[in-house]
Amino acid sequence: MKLKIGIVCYPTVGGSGVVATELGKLLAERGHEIHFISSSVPFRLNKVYSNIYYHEVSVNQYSVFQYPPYDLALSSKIAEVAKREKLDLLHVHYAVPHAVCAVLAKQMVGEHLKIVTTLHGTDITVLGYDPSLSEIIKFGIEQSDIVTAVSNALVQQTYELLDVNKEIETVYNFVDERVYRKKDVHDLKKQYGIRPEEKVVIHVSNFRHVKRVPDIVKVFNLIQKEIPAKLLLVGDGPEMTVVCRLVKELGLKEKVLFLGKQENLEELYSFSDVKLLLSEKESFGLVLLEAMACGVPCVGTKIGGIPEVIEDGKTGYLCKLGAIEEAAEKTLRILKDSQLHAYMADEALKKVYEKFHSERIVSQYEWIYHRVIEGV
Ligand code: GMT
Repeated sequence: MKLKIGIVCYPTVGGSGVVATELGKLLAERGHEIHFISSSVPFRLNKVYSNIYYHEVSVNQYSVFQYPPYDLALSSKIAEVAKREKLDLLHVHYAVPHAVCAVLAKQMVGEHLKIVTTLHGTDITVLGYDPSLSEIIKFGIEQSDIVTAVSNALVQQTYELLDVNKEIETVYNFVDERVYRKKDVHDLKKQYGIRPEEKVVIHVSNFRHVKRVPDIVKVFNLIQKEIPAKLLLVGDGPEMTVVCRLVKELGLKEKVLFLGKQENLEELYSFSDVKLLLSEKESFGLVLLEAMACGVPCVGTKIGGIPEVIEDGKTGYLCKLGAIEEAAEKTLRILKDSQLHAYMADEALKKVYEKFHSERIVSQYEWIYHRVIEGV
């Protein structure tokens, strides 16, 4: 059955927006009609599809309102699009405000409009601690028809933090394997001024405090004392100043490349040797999957959903949060042993194909849509 699906997400760079947009594109390829409802065009919606529509939410800045009423504008837009386009269901990414806005829209449109909510992490791990918002997050979750989360760890955390009375199903993140694959970029490493014998360690994030980017720099500092290596720091965000200062203090300016926000990450992964993600909170770690799909072993913290993505000793290594020496020692193990590296790169690719394949994940969502519509 072909469905008319409204997708509500944050359009900006970030894992949840990426997953929502990639899902919309793959669902459109399966013949569903997709309506993105968001404040701007999702950044990964970089191609025209005849069955993908975009509806912009605009907020009027009336002087009587101290705060622009974005949530109300979004609810109203969802209701308008759902009625006009006869949507079968809404798939909203994030409990607040999106699930709550969807609930409001459903009240305007009617019970037949079903709501599937996907929790991505930050809405639970950060907002769940904020007592002023926890009741409304709980409400958004409980009023949704079906709720999914991107890892088993996030499901558990949601139950523990919010005590919700709702079944939450795990549906993992995925990547488009046609895009994320090892490419022939023999010249790119040279263009970045990296010598052939130098190993490349990569970190990609939005440089929020939870990503612990200073830990990445400290780990790399130990690595480069043992072997010739370069660190690629990709992304930008609030911690950038702190990170730049640390790089300078440690005398690493020649060895750390700040690349800022980048697209076509697969090209950078294609000449990287190890990916580091040492976050203190991470519901899944989509960037790990992106690296693994390009055959890059990963070293990550034993936090949140990361152990569901990195299989310790197989596709990379897990280490304790803040354990700089442990992370450096494990990364060096991979970088120094080409056989181990090749084994882990291979296992990483297998894992992407067996556990997180886009076909599998998109089918899981389709099954959820059919269940929600049929009320089973
Ligand atoms: O990690 C971020 O800061 C961005 C955040 C988001 O809301 O887009 O990412 C979250 O959702 C991704 C997609 O499901 C997950 O892969 C990330 O692990 C998750 N981030 C956190 O839990 C911190």
